[in-house]
Amino acid sequence: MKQPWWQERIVYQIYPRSFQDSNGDGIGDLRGIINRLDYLDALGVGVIWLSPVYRSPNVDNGYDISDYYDINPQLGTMADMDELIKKAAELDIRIIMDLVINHTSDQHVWFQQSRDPKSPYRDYYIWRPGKNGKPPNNWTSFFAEDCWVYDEKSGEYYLHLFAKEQPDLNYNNPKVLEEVKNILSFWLDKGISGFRCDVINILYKDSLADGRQRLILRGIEHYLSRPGTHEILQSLRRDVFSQYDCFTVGETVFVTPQMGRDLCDPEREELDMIFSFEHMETDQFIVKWFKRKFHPGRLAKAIDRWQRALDWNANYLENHDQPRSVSRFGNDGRFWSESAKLLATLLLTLRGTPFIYQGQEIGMTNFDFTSLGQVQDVESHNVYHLAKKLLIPGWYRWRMIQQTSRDNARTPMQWDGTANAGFSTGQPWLGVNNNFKRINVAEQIDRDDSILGFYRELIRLRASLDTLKSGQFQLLTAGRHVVAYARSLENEHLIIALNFSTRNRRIAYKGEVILASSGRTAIGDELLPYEAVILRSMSGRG
Ligand code: ISL
Ligand code: CA
Repeated sequence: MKQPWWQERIVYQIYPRSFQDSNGDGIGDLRGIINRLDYLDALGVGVIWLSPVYRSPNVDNGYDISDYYDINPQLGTMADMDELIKKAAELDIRIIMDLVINHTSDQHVWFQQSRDPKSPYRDYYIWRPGKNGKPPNNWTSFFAEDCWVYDEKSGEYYLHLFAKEQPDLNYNNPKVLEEVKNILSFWLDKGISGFRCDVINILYKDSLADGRQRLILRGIEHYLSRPGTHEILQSLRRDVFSQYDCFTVGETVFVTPQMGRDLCDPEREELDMIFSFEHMETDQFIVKWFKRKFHPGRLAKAIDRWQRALDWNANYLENHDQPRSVSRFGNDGRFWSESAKLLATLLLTLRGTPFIYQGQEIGMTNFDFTSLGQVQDVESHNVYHLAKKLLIPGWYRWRMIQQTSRDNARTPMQWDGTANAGFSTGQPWLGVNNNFKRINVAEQIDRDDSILGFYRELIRLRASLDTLKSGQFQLLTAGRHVVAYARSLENEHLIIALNFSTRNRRIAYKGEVILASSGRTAIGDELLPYEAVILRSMSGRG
């Protein structure tokens, strides 16, 4: 069966501020992306996901939008955007945009207007009077703050589930959904091919009653995957998405397999795929700020649950909110290259659409900052201060930030060994990792045995093997050191075996070596440290 294009292509996520600066102001921009299209084409990228490029005061780096119909001047102009879409299309690269519609910026004219209780925009947001001098309910935000702000002018509070500069929209007001539909059509008419939908499963707030007592996100039961959200998604699909050749991937926080099935069920016509979080939570206790030792088997089991839950999934190991995978699930010291290739193999051999985050393809690592002053992310600052209030000692607070801060993924792309890693001729908005002389594109691009060369090869292999593109997934082993699974299509069975340890490990699988991350063509019965292999099994399931 022919798969839709969005199941056959590789998606590459660009965080525009950190990708490539073209004018020396230290901020990555659209022209910079245009200049790097050939690089993405050579890598085998078929779709680019652009993190937000709309006008924004950048409290949350573009996830706080002040004008959905305009480009952030720091990133370029509408003409640049049109040119990017056109030049990408010439290379058969499609573009999807980030759709942030749970909230806007507090600088958006809707919100500015809505501060006036008599304005027709009042009802675009969620305004409520307080209760006995206290906020309207006991909810807490995603960014470690209270989630109500009192407005002197009107004597009421507004709701924000993220930063206080990101007020939540009110989806009980049908006008809001109409506005969203117009925004979608505007961009789709420009030639983009879909959207990554930010926190899309929490749009609709059922009630504003107090939340049950819990450690984090008090109130979540009133807005997580409520029927109203499903109705909104169906309406967007019916009235807008179905009129275009496009796809949607939902970023769905705290999603369960059952919720995921509902969101992606082709019969219900809501989303095409989602980002689930369970596999990214296997190295933490309750919240991401408290890390526990990484266990490959636990990661594999979480992945397996989601491979089985959905017919088609969005697969990722990194994005702009997560630490770097090689520092987290691999070994960014002695086995840096080996473990980055192993993670590449994992990402590109699962069933589903693979999403590569910028820099992942060269094994970029977590930042090497030494103090909070070097960190920009609003979430990191909020959490650091909350932890201080909770009397968590300074050294531990800094460790929390080091291991988990979203800025780990946001340091500038390392293009070459020249000043600022070739990212910018000016002072970059966020520090470049000092390892850029060793870890950069120029150093890897002509070497087939580099991490980048290996990504290229895996992407080519995936395109040429139907079993990798569309075969069924079956978990075989989820051990402390070795993870293995099969992909099967008709009579072909591929076995993927991954050694997540620093020692040789025995494996029981035999077959023709299609690709080994070490470059070996025969493996005997042992995998080398952090080696990954793809075997064609001679005897059924190995
Ligand atoms: O950072 C997180 C996961 O490690 C989450 O708490 C994150 O805030 C959540 O996944 C929602 O993320 C999305 O919406 C936010 C924005 O800050 C993130 O960058 C975006 O990916 C608000 O728009
Ligand atoms: Ca710039």
